[in-house]
Amino acid sequence: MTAINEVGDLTIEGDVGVLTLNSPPVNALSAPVRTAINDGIKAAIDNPAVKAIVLICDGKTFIAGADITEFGKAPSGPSLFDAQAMIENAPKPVIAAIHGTALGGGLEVALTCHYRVAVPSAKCGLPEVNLGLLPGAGGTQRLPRIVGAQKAVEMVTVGTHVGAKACKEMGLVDELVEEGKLREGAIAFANKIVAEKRPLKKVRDLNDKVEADRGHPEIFANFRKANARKFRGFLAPEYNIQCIEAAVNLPFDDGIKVEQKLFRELVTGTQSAAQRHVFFAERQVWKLPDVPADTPTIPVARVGVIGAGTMGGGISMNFLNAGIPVTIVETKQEALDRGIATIRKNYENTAKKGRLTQDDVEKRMALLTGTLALEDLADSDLVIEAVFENMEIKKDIFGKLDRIVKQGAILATNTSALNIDEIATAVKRPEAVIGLHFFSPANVMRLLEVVRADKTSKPVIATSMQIAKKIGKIAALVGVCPGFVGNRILAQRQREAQKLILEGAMPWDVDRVLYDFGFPMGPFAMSDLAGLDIGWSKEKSTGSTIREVLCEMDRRGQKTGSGFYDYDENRNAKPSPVVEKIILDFAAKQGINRRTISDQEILERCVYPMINEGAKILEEGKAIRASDIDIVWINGYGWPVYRGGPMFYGDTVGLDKVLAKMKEFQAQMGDDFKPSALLEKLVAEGKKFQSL
Ligand code: TC6
Repeated sequence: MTAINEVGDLTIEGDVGVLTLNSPPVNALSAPVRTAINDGIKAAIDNPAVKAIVLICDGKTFIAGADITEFGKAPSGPSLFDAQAMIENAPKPVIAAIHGTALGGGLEVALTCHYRVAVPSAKCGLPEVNLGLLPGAGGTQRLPRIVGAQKAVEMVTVGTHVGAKACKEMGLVDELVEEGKLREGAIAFANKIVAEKRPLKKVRDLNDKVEADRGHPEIFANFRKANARKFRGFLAPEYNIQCIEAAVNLPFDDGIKVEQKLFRELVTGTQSAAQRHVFFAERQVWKLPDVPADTPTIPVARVGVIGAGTMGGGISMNFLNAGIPVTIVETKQEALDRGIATIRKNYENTAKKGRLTQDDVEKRMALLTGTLALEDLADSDLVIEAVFENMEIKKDIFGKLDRIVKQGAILATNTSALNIDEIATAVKRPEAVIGLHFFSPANVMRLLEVVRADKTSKPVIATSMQIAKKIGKIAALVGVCPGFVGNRILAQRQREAQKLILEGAMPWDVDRVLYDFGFPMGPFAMSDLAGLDIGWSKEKSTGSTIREVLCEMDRRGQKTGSGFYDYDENRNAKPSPVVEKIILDFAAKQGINRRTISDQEILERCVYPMINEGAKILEEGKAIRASDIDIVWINGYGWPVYRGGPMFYGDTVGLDKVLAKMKEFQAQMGDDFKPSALLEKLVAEGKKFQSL
């Protein structure tokens, strides 16, 4: 064995040189890995005993891509192109031996090899699009030469990881080898190539597929049209499509030039920076400074859910999906039956769409037990209360749970508004109490705010994070404060949106600006969707807000055909003259001189106070990191991924600009805009949230 460098070694096995890379955790193409490939292949070429070369990786995966942490830094070592050229131009066959995932630059390296073998569990993909990038190492030019334009655009714009068997069918993988025997299989394959004197197949020279697609621009036009909604706002999918078009229409080297140019634009742009930030933020969010990874956890074999309403039902489905039995408690048989029937109906609907089999439905339903007796939760390991938002009721339930549920269990509340420290006073074991704030629909939304109360124990926190992962959520650990992290920040935007429509904008103006910013919908469209009458009652209505007046008029949102907007039978929204008049009357009554409000002001008024509130949350230690706040807003409130979350967006705009605007607004409109001390401090020190 010859060590090439600290991450690569070359072993000669008969006629075959085996170049092994070992750079944990994922063999990303850092400078040492590129050096190992470049120098290792060269050493194998120079060694007369070697007739074929196998490129293989140690650890859990083949090369999983470029080293994302290197983007934006000065390049060092051989470029990826150099290393790829060394492989592709080798006078001896080079075989990529793939296990785990060959992703991004990893697959692009494999595509410069003359052959590829893989174990059945391996996956290949070009997921750069999810980092706001495109496969800039020849991937967009080589992939369509194997799989054709249609499959290539799908793969590069979605970033799917394709299983080895499907790769074999597409020709991306030449041979599957036995699971667990990759090295032996690859060597045997290499010997076969040599024995059969097979050619040094270069993907770049394969032209059949791209020539067949040439003169068919409809492939791309149709694809763009079909995915317009999904790609809205994102640059990378369009750039990826343009590269595949170049592959179809231009000679290889010219196509590479297009790929290079577009890659450079993306990699230096703010969208990719935001998406890379999100990639790392999603991984950081699980790391808790004072709850180490080895904190003991509580086995959760059975879950109790109190309340079979929309929230309780949705919460239960998460656990049923993960194969964990759930006991759901209601106070009345009718409500229990209705709740259980809704869960079944949801599953049946999924089955109708072909995403579950009837067998899956029955398996899930068999894990669900309904009861009217809280006592039936005695042996639950985790109980989640999801009843009406009322402190007295919740404390009463927790008092009872304290007497009923076995010691060591977690007692969680799904409250989105109430003080969990106060709820915890109802039990003799406050260390067992935690908030698990699911977002509606709870079986769909990815976000879970795990709310740590004053006395919550570390094992309870660690278990909550672990169970969140198990049920497929992304969890952010937050502290107790009004609205926790997500809704506390939302309140800022809501307040400004309401003020703006009195001062001069219309709901559809505010919504349009936020939609164009990248949210799936604006605050008023959102209210209409959720129902304006949440928390409203005819008896208590004072008619003192626009929303109350709308409810009194039975304009309660989409479900009644009107709210802030008028809706047609297909639920298409139209600006409403009735609402316009109500707003003008309200403004007149309050003596407000309406003025023209620019789109820029709408955006700054809605978004900057959110950033400022995020800073206050950090100051108070209610979130661990700025990036955790970003995760909350991306996964719970539809913040556009390509803007990286509110805190990252603040950094992108420049915190000095945000601060200056907040001060300007404060001078004009008062202390709703009072800058947080942290924001002031960061600006004074020339720092960003990311530097915290
Ligand atoms: C590209 O290739 C562009 C090419 C153009 C030409 C230049 N770089 O996800 P996990 C870290 S773009 C650096 O928890 P899993 C990750 O941060 C790239 N670091 O593990 C984490 O670190 P921590 C295209 C990386 O088993 C650790 O590895 N490739 C990279 O659940 C473990 O990661 C991709 O987009 C990287 N490329 O999943 C693939 N990848 O422990 C991105 C991971 O300090 N990666 N890390 O927190 C993945 O999708 C997954 O990591 C996985 C493994 C499926 C490879």
